[in-house]
Amino acid sequence: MKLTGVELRRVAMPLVAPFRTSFGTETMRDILLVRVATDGANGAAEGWGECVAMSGPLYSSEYADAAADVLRRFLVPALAAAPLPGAHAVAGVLAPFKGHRMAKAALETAVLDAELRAEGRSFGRELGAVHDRVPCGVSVGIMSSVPELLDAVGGYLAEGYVRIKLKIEPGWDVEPVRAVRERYGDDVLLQVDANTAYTLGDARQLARLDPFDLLLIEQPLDEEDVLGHVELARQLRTPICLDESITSARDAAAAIRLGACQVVNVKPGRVGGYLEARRIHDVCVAHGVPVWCGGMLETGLGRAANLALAALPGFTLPGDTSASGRYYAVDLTEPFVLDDGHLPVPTGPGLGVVPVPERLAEITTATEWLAC
Ligand code: OSB
Ligand code: MG
Repeated sequence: MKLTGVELRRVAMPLVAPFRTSFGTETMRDILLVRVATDGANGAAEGWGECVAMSGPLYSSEYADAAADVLRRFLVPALAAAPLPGAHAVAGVLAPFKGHRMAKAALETAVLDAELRAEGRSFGRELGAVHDRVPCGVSVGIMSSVPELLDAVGGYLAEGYVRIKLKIEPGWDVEPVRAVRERYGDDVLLQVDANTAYTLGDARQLARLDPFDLLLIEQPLDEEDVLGHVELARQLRTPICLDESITSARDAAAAIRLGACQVVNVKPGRVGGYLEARRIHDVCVAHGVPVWCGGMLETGLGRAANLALAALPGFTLPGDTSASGRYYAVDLTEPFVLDDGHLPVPTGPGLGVVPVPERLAEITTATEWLAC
């Protein structure tokens, strides 16, 4: 196949409600979309990739403007100049450029989408999905009061979400967890996510979560503090799950071997794409470590691919693959609607979904065409 052009498109999507984490509050997603045009044995095709970088470098070092910049200056020109036997070759071509995994993931996803659309194969089939629908959890932001949180959690449970994840930070941890357990009972699958807000000095406070039988605590310490997580794991009964710290299959293997985590959250954007995400799945399966699919407030485009990944056999815990309505009043694609706590794995060629043209036009704030 051959790349004939790449479009960098920025879209602005208002969230249905502010989403507060320990690193900030999002009210509007400012998203970079990558659309590639390709030509090949099966004719011309196009493919989409959603870059999950946020507007500021608060979750990770990447941010949307930087992703656009590295794509424009380095990644797209390198890919345009290289032979392109298929999407599996993209990561190798981009490897000389350090980091920027979210930007690389968006480009690789778009190329993979174009390749699969041209060949009439779905993401799920390509990645090795074994389910036609996946159970869904929901990530619940930090609220200004416990009653407000209980209302939000109650609403999600009523919608059918099968697992609740509470965002926590120092000052908002044991009390909200206790309140949710007291109100909704011990049967709710419940976990927490600190987004690196604690230090090892907080181990005793975090151990106060142990009596609540949480599925896991996600990323309590700094992303680079792998040994801190090893030490913390010795002091907690709640299993530790890493998110920010896991950026490749190699460091997933290292974190598992060191005992830094007992569970892994896989986000394709964070690890450079769906092909590396599948390798992380494989590493986890080989070690008997449960893995689940995280989210980055994706539109229907990114959600479609995440659902395909979440349908692999090692994804034994519900992920943050929530329905369109949890994020957006009007999604970019046809909406994903929760059915009995599950979302369907798309079956059409490639991602199996496309942007709704009028919606795309409405939310676009800038476009740039890079001819190859
Ligand atoms: O840490 O999992 C996270 C959203 C943005 C950035 C980081 C995270 C999240 C979420 C929401 O928890 C996941 C989702 O529902 O998409
Ligand atoms: Mg997380």
